[in-house]
Amino acid sequence: MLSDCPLWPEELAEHYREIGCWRGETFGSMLRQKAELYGNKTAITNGKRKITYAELDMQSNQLAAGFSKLGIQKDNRVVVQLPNDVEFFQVIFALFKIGALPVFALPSHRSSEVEYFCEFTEAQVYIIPDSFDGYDYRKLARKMKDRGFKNLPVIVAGDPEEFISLSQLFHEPFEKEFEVSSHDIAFLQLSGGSTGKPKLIPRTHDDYIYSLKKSNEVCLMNEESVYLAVLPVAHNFPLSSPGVLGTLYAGGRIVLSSGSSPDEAFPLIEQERVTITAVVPPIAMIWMQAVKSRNWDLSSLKVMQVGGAKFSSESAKNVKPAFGCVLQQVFGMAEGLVNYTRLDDPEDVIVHTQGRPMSPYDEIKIVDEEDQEVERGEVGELLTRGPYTIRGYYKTKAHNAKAFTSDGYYRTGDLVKLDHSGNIIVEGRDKDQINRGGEKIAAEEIENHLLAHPEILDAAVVAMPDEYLGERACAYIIRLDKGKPSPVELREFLNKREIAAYKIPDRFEFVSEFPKTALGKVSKKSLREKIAIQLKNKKYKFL
Ligand code: OOB
Repeated sequence: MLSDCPLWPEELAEHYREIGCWRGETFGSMLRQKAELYGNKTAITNGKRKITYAELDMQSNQLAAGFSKLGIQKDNRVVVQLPNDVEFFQVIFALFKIGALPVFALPSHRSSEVEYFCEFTEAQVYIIPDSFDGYDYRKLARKMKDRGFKNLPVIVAGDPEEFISLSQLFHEPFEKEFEVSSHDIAFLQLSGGSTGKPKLIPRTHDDYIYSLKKSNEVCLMNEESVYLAVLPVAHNFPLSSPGVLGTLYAGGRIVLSSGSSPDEAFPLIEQERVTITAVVPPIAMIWMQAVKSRNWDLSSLKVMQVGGAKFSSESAKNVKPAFGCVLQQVFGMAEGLVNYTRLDDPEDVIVHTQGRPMSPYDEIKIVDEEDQEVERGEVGELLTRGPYTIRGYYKTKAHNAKAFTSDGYYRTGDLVKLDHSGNIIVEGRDKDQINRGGEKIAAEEIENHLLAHPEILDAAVVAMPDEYLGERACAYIIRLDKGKPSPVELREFLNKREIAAYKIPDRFEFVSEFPKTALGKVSKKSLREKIAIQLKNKKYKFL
């Protein structure tokens, strides 16, 4: 079992087993069982290529044999950076079967993030596509090889060039099964983060499979369900709420889209008779516009899930008239807790709230700054613990002491209140993060990059309101010299540091000092207010 992962106290773990939350299933046993039940049924398609449950089970066995021969063992970490395609599933199930842990990188990550994941997790292997969305990942791998990762084996889905070809690793399956326990950590998921470096979230087979089961109950998933994955599947939302893994658990069919534009998604909905999909608010807004002018038949769609960032009530009320389907708001976090509006909730709840916890064993508290529970209806920070919410991040003891209470509650950093019906309304955030249309940016991470510039004295990155994305990032900068570096130079500088494009600030503001709090810290609240006022009457919002 991977060390340095704080887990539930043994007594509580026993309780979760007794009450049937954790049922001893692993992802390997789950897939085998589904293959027995649904053998020749299509499990996954991208509209052209199809793979059945039996094939997915067999191919992941074959790949597990190939991975093992390559030296991948139980508890090894493997950074997986694959887009929405069949290989993602073959790879992660092969790793699950060995008991090795996928570390889920996003396709948008670049060498700055990937190097950190490889180093921090002491990854054994790095798995990439040849290219995706116009970007050649072999170039990234080559750079890593030049920078201290000389011996890191790189496996490529597609044309491998000098690297190891994934397709060559489908070997004769081993007869003997690998020993994997449902208590083991199954994978490391990325946290949105609010500190300099992203935190890694250890999820066990038991807890994650429980979250799939509960999601499936709430979202009424069954063998007839057809789930369209438009968001990158490494994100917790499309992975498990109920997402692609929930769909497999229900015996449904996954339809993979490599992008989220209406021109990619709508034909797939029509062709594959998709019943449920999950998007972030900006995509929902684009689709609502597009549906008016496109003639695709989207009548199969029963549920549109929207989550990852606050969906305004004004937009939420338009989903049903636009698509003729039910809107489901989803307020979740990779650390665990997922809240859903229920499919049969009154319209008022669906439009105005972010739902309620999916499990009766989720414990939530809304507290003030002294950790005292607030009166019902008042805004406070949401704390939570339960059978699928982690008790600590991987290898970050000091941070865990701040991010979790002594009795095991995760401090979400979300400011919420309960409405009269007991549903949660997200009101804001008390964490140093920008939620750019569902993609989370840790302000400190970007500030550290900016501070590496020799002509920058100080930097403070804050959220600014945006009609379309909800928020964008604005970097306040104190320069050594007036006039340089310019916003264009700064963007180039950050690009050269090879960070994911969504993290590059949308706007730069140059100042000679920062407003301070009474305690002498930079007042990000004042900076947020300042930029919000400044933008209010401006025609052009970006520089
Ligand atoms: C999902 O997971 P993460 O880990 O990328 O981000 C979690 C954070 C939450 O703490 C909250 O700040 C924000 O994203 N968030 C929302 C929201 N859903 C997530 N804020 C307002 N309204 C919502 N509906 O984003 C995630 C994981 C599983 C399911 C859905 C979303």
